[in-house]
Amino acid sequence: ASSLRLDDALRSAAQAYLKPPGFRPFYGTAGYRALAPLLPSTVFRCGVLMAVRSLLLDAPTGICITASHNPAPDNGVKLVEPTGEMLTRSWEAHADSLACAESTEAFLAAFAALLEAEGIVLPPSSSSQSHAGVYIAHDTRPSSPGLAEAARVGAAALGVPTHDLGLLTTPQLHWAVARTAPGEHFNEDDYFAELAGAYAALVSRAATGGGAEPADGGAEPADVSVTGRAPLPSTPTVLHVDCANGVGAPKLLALADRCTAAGLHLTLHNTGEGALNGRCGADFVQKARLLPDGLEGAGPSYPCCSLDGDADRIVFFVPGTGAGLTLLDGDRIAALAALLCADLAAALPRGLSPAIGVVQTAYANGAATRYLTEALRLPVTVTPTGVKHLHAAAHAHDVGIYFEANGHGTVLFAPAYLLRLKEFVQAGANADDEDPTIARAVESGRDLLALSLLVNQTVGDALSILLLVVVALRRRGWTLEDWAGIYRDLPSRQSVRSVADRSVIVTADAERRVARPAALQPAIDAAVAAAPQGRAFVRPSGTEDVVRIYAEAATQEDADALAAEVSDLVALHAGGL
Ligand code: G16
Repeated sequence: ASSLRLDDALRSAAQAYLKPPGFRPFYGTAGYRALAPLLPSTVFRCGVLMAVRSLLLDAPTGICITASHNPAPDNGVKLVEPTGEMLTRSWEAHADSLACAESTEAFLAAFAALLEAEGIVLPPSSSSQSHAGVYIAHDTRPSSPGLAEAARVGAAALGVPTHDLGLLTTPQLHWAVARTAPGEHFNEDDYFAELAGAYAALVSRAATGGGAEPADGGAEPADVSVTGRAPLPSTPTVLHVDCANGVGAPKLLALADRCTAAGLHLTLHNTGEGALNGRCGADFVQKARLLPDGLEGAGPSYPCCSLDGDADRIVFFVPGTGAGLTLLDGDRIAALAALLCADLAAALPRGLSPAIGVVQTAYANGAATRYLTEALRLPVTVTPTGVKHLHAAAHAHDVGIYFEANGHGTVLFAPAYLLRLKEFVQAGANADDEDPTIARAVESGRDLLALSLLVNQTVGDALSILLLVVVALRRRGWTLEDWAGIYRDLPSRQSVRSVADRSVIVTADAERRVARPAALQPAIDAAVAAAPQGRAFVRPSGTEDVVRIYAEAATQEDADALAAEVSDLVALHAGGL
């Protein structure tokens, strides 16, 4: 009888969220994206899906309403596992079968098929100990609160408690899902305090004599205590931040307040007065290589960075003369993060030295990959686009650094490695050793532990990576120009092409080759062969209705020409509009 009641509840809730006829949503690079008015049924059904996932795992899941870097009229939904990572790949097909069901009856049939496929019996035996729940947050788009409500109704139709976290960055929501203990409520201050505390620890160093007061950066976990350290002898970091007119602006303001005492001075631009991601933000700066609106007047030596609309990506840049700039993209953040980790690990005993690996996509500049493999001698893995792919591959290392060139990425610390590090630091602290080599090693261990707290372990997080970059630069005494000088990018060009149906392009070999249409790859190969140091690939975007084109070559003219030629080949072989 109770399962009949549940069917009725689900049917009547679903009736209020009918799918627009002909709309075929698909789970893309990071969940669903479309024009906002198309999405209520999709998001409602995602609410149902994540409630089922939560019941199955007996742990809270998460839903974030955002279309991230897309234009303001779009919206979307990102789905979060109890670990804080993106929805497990094996459930993407379940999501699609719910999202695409034409009618309410078809949706209920797809729902029944999901339960059967996963061996789930609903309702679960009633237990006051259940940890099921769905955390819901959203970005600043006007359409977001309504879609968050659709997600809530979907989860509530299965009787699963929902927690409305309101306005958050996507990475904050991931962090909240992973870090909120059963029975507790997410407190945003905990997030800010953890990042600010770890930042304060990392911009200080062992005092050779007499303990200066720790920088006042917020709560500091016991095993990364800064007591007894003095601030690094470098000038405060001044940085101009383009916030893409998105949710990153108020959140970064709150975080920056806690980091001022530790020498961080941020000036925020594009804080919400203009269009979300409109000629500003990380995607614009990285793809167009132009100064964002609001920073056109910046002098040539301004150190700047740009977040995207939901603050899960960041790129840095130094304005040049005119509208141009020197871009420090995700590839360079990966290199800097690798240098920081290597610096910190250098004082550790050999047995504790972490195996560091880097994960990139085909978009990584050839010069960046060479720097990592040849100068830093690190293993580099290439995966398809999408944090879900890079994140999974990064788990293979003690310290797995992954970044897409567009600025999305993080540094993952293997739990087993962190445990060994903690034991070492603890033993060192207890021994109260006078030996300076051991003291330095313990200090490094503490710093690496602090780094694992500074860097969001669930997903790329612009706020956290901003702090990581500042820490890395300050510890080396580097400017952005010094950082830009570690290697020279091969000239490259990214563009997009509209085609009638981008799904006709199927890629292989981590998107580096086209498997279908069959004639396209040989044509690209011929174009590449004619360009000195040429490389090019195409792939259908998983967030926008376009085919993306990437080309690099010995000169900017060659890269531009190669990108234009490959774009025409896409049009020719894949039905260009
Ligand atoms: C999302 C994904 C990223 C991906 C980007 C572009 O970012 O999380 O991993 O690089 O889309 O994907 P595509 O090239 O398939 O459009 P965001 O910041 O939009 O959530």
